[in-house]
Amino acid sequence: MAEATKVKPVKAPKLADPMEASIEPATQEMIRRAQALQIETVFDRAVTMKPCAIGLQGICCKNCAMGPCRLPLPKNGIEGEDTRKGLCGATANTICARNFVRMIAAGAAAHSDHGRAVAETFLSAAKKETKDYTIKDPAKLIQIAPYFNVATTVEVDGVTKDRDIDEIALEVAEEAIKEWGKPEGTLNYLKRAPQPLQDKWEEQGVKPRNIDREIVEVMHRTHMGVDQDYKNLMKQGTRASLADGWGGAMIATDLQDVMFGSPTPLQAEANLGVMKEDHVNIIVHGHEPLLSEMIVAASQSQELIDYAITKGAKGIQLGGICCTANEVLQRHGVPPAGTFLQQELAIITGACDAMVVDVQCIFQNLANVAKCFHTKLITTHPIAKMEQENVIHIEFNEHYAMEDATRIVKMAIDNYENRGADVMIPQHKTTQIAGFGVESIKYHLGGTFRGSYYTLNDNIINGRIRGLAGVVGCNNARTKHNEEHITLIKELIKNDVLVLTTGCSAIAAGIHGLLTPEVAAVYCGPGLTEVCETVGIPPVLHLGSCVDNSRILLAATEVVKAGGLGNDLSDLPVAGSAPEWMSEKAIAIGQYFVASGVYTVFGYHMPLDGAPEFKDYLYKGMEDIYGGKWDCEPDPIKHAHKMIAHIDKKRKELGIDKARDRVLMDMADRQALGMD
Ligand code: XCC
Ligand code: SF4
Repeated sequence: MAEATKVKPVKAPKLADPMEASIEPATQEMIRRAQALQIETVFDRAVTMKPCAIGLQGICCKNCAMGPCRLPLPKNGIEGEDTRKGLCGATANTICARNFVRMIAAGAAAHSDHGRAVAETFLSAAKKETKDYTIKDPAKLIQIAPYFNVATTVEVDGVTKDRDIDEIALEVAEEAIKEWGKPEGTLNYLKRAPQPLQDKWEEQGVKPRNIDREIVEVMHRTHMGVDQDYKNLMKQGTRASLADGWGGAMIATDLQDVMFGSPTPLQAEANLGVMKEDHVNIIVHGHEPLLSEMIVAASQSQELIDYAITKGAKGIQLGGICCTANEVLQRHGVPPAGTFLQQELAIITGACDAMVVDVQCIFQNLANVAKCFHTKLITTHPIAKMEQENVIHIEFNEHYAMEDATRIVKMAIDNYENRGADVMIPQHKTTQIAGFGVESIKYHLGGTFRGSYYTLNDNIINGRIRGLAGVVGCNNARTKHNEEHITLIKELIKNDVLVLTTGCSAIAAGIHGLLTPEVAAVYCGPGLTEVCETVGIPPVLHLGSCVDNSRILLAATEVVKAGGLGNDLSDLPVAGSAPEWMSEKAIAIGQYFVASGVYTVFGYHMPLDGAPEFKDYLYKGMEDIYGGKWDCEPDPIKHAHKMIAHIDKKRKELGIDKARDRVLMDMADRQALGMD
């Protein structure tokens, strides 16, 4: 019996190795500090909890109470007929496809609900119900109005006159909101795509009717016993994804630009080192810029700065995490303090006086970390609260936006004096240029043909720029923080591929110093270096947040329009990538890129291995339908070369592969002659 009462020795919890967890020094330092303070972070949890092997394969169904039914692939693969089925008979293809399209629906819902909130606020602004939101970019409003069938001019006595901007705003706001639930027709913004792409969507019957409907229909079709044909399920998944990219997300971007101003390139810093020991530090985190725009304004008000000084601080320092960071960066130059995986670390500095969160990508563990410090963790959105008792909820209301923001900033200032002695801000920060958009690319690359993409196309055709890559998306604690983003981007620019980046990938690129024109000479191939040096742009262009992936779609559309590179997005030498993806939004984005004709490679892993036939459909079959397809490659160098191979294939199809050979030979010749 004595045996049985023996006390098991308590094992020390497994901890992450900081050098294995991240390639980024501030992150490594803060993981070490967290461990010294015995504060657990996502990096530690990633080593103690392994992902579920069945879920990883994408073939666990819990869509009814006869399950969960799990259909793992046999060790040696399928020999002969695949007889795996759930209790209801659902095949691996059905289960995997249902799970996949539900991810699309969740992602599309997240972006689109964000878009809806922006549209509703815009409507309030147009109705003059709120004084805090106004139209900062009337030109953008006039540019988008025709897509909503809103006239921008009016005939008075035979003379065409500009319509009143407030009238246009009101009509656009009303029309925009209808996109979520109109009973007839299809989404207005689909008209912005190249005609052949619109024709493809029409032919396939995948034009989204309204945003909410497509998401609801995914939920219906994936309910127990409804759609049991993976191709038909993907048809709906495609509709829902297009309702995101060419719908909710695109409307979010546009109306944010109208209300808060379209971004123009600006300089800012990046990384945890932007926090200041002698300032009140406020971190805004999440996705919707509605409140954070007001927090930026409040923190710049002299009254609040003076108040902060009375409390012994030298001023107020704002910083951002995740896409809220990108929103306030691209419009105001507020520096991002970190990517998705650095959110806990910002609090672990001990210098975060308030972290203000809205929606999406917010760790519930922030509340546990905040308990170890003085940090006020403030939730602000009615749909995103936390159960822990130390979390403060200040519900944001667009009608009292500035009051809410002022209250939050004051709360942070009042909290400054509660800071402990143990502040440690890692001294790592970089300089970056962010805030590119469809219009500013036009301007910078416009050359003599100002206002056109002609010069960009010309440089693609002559081969100085080999092609374009969209590198976007999250961090994932199952991969080494930032390593895939940075290795991939460096390999692409080394091979003369101009990179457009958004989301946490953009923040990572900024933190690792890839967003300055000067890096061209260090990392880029000769062609891209020449272009960047001539026009003074970085080889990696920061295009904003995740909803701003719509900017990438529109920039690519401009490239088609400028001519010489085919008639459709699928003709272009472009590729997409999310090397460290984790969120369902990434899957929605991936699918709308694929369905818009773009070859899209994800890193880490895709939850498809348990259904090889369905996987094959995404990795090959999609190309026959839309001209774009999925792929997955965890190794960032191989990943880059898959994208480059696709770009080269497209160059060949366009008959411009020879031009590039010539350019490179010219360069080599010149170098050989010492004329470079
Ligand atoms: Fe979230 Fe947009 Fe992903 Fe970053 S990149 S982890 S979704 S914040 Ni969109
Ligand atoms: Fe199992 Fe079918 Fe129910 Fe899914 S829907 S849990 S496969 S019985």
